[in-house]
Amino acid sequence: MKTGDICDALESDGFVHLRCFMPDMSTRQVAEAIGQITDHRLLAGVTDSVVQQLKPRPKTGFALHRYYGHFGFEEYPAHTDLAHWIVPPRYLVLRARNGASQVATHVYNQRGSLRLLDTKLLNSAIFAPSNVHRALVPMAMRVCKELPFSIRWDPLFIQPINDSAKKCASVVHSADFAELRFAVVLEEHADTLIIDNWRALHGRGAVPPEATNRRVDRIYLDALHGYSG
Ligand SMILES: O=C(O)CCC(=O)C(=O)O
Ligand SMILES: [Fe+2]
Repeated sequence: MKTGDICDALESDGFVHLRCFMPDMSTRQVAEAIGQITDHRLLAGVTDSVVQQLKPRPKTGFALHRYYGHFGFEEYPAHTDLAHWIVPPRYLVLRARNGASQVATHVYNQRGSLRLLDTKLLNSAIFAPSNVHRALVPMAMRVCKELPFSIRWDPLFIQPINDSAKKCASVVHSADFAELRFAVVLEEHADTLIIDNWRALHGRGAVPPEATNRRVDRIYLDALHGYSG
């Protein structure tokens, strides 16, 4: 698939699944080939590489600022990565290093979300980071007003602070919203999923004991080469 086709798929669906994509290249090289890397390390205060390795871990009870701390091997609910940033990274690339046929990544695509989330409510929905020790920093659910549709959502790290946001949150928690989900399985080495983090929400299915050796690389992109949508 060429970069133009990747951009078209992202524009219409909010995600694209590329099987065995550039298998001889590293995830960093793939990211450089398709777009501009977000260096989340400075902003997030983490010291690891720009390519993170996602590894299923048991629930800890202490790493509560991380998804695995809360959910362990259970399903991760629909969310935007880094939803509590003023501007969350635009794209995330997930790429199988050691794939697992038993584990799905869930994508809640924009077409369905558009159907369920009322635009007027969405436009007036305000959230704030959940950390109560910090000052209230209100931020719109719409990440980018220039795009016809963009949302942020996270059940743990941001909280609704007005009625519109509470109504939108209840839609995202509803059974109808759960039905939107599309399962993508990163099974073989280099199977790749690119998600527009502003246009689609994502999550992860539960990890059964036989799939705890699943390893997925993650890297964020600010832009895709040759695309300004
Ligand atoms: O492992 C996956 O497929 C996605 C995990 C995820 O969404 C996350 O860790 O934020
Ligand atoms: Fe995520």
